[in-house]
Amino acid sequence: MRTQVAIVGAGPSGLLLGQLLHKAGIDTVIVERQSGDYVLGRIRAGILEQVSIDLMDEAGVGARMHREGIVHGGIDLLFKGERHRIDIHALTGGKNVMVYGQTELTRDLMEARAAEGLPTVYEAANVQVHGFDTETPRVTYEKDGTTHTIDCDFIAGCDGFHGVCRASVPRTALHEYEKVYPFGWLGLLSDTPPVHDELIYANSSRGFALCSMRSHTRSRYYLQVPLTEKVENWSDDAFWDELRQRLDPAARQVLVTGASIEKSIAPLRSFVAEPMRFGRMFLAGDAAHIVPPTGAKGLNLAATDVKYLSGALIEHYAERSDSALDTYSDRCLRRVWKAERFSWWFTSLMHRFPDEGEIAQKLQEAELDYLVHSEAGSKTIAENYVGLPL
Ligand code: RFL
Ligand code: PHB
Repeated sequence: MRTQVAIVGAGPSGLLLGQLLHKAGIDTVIVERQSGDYVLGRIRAGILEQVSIDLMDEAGVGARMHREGIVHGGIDLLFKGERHRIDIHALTGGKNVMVYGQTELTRDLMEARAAEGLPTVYEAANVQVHGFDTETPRVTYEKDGTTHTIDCDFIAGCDGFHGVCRASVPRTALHEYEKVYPFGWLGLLSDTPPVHDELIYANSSRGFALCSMRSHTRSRYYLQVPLTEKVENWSDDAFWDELRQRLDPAARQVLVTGASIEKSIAPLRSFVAEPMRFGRMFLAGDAAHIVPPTGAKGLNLAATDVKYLSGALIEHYAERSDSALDTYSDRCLRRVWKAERFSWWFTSLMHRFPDEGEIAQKLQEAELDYLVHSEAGSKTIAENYVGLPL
């Protein structure tokens, strides 16, 4: 099989890249290790920045997102038992974010790809990338007992943190920066109305909590838990009891509880691999970088990588110019590091760190008090939360 761009991974990065390239008349084949249902079953991001909304529109798949997505112009920060609204819309000159689940975005992209008849190989085993430092890169995979080869001009490594693309680069060609946090997030999804009409980020002496949503009838909640915690140890009742204790009295009173649809624990990590290009292979999204979810940046960073990569590949084919491909890595990393900084800072401000004692809580509360009462402080949060300019 031959294609112009072989894409490894059918998560949001790979699917969005495939759709944008297709719009520009560029052929792609996507190879994905899992089944389509498995990919859709992963409950992950919930918040889209304008850059992601615009890309969905550009890819021609924004209609349902505009119908069903919920626009938010603010977030609540809860500390010392009181909530304070950060008016993102006013502080950023009219910018907003949108609640639209990663599952829905992925479904829209998957369906559009299938409707166009574009090739996606699901359940591809033993995917390998070859010759990306030559003019003739290849991707191989096994399916139905046969080894298949895709000859291509470029490989897009959209295969997430545990993927094969970054892992195939010689160690000497790569610099990895990593911080693992001493806690995870226990997430619960339920068909209950959200406790509030915007998100609540809670700093409490019992640990961080987040009240998010997927729609007006579906809620997504998270609790900070020790890394050693097992999801089996958390009954739904135990989750709701603990969440209540981390909320303010007003929220506690209106919280509607119900059976969980999904419950899982995600570890928190900051990670960047530099550079993001190796000859004819380009990394995009979680394959190159991970942020802790506190700033809601992961999916949005992936979308920005895809914006830059699709633009650079289109320029290569349409204008025979490689200048945007040559600057791809530097342009992405500049934005990546700013989002890494914000996500690390917001995580550090909102969570309990096991070894830091009572003074850390007092210092966080003083910083939060400053931030919510200072226009400069609030603006810093708002402009990072909606996404810094491209
Ligand atoms: P994905 O989604 O991990 O997709 C990679 C795909 O590659 C496949 N794959 C392979 N395919 C072939 N061969 C191999 N060897 C392969 N190895 C892997 C995988 O099966 C998978 O289908 O990466 P992508 O596309 O770069 O997308 C990144 C986002 O998924 C991620 O950044 C976000 O989910 C992060 N994130 C959030 N981001 C936001 O912008 N806003 C949020 O509100 C937000 N909340 C979150 C989050 C992530 C979370 N978790 C669980 C990590 C909340 C949570 C709890
Ligand atoms: C989510 O709804 O899953 C979500 C929202 C905001 C975050 C992280 C996750 O910061």
